[in-house]
Amino acid sequence: MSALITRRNFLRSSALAGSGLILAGCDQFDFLGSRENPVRHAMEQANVLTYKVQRTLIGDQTLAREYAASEIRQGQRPNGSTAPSTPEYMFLQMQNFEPYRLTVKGMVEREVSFSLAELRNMPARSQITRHDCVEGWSCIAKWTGTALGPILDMAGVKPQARFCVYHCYDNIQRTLTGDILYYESSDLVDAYHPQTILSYGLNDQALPVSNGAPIRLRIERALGYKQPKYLHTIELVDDLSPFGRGKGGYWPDNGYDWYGGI
Ligand SMILES: Nc1nc2c(c(=O)[nH]1)N[C@H]1C(S)=C(S)[C@@H](COP(=O)(O)O)O[C@H]1N2
Ligand SMILES: [Mo]
Repeated sequence: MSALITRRNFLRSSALAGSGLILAGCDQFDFLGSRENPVRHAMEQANVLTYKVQRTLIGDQTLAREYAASEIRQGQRPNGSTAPSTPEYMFLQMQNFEPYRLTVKGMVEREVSFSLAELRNMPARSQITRHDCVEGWSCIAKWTGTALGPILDMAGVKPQARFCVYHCYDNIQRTLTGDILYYESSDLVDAYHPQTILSYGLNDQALPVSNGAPIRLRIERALGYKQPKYLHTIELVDDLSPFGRGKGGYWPDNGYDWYGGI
């Protein structure tokens, strides 16, 4: 059995044990105030518990499993946005992403930005990993890019920063009041993880538009929705509540766990 599976089973049982405990404790704690929905609260606590277990017991820099090239069985299945139609993105696509820049801003000593050529000239890392989508499918693929950590260091992350918010070009949802743009976030442990890369290559080719060109982030110990495609800005913040509906990402705003660790 692989270390990953063992770890998953361990986390699953810890989370279940945790939620059971908290559910059992609800009656006792109800006097503390009128929670609108104690069960929902318990589930949120279970997510927090999974996060804490992973952070304290598993170790911050544990690597996600990497696979052999022979285990790549098919192309990376495109999912979610596959052809962004915002004018900003379509302009870049027409220009072959020549004018593209990745910006790092927010709680940093100095705002920095990089062209695609500059990112490609930085030390590269390739990793063959498994992408797990909550919809119930997985793909093993080879991702090539440059580590995010050194880029954050070039910007100089201020001590009060706690999260990276990842802003994307694509309108994942169109509403009467305007487009909703995809975004995600992570803590700094995941941002500085050695397998966290700004990826521009997929299976030894340039990253296709359908998989997030020109740059998509890989956070290998997290579920598919934590892998933002069409990334243009990384914002260092100490609070996620001002973004979207305040849960730290498009899918977390729609009910998924923010951490999404696997
Ligand atoms: N910008 C952006 N990033 C995104 C999405 C999206 O719709 N837009 N979908 C997410 C989901 S749910 C998954 S499973 C993966 C799909 O990545 P892929 O198309 O490379 O397989 O991207 C994630 N990142
Ligand atoms: Mo997904």
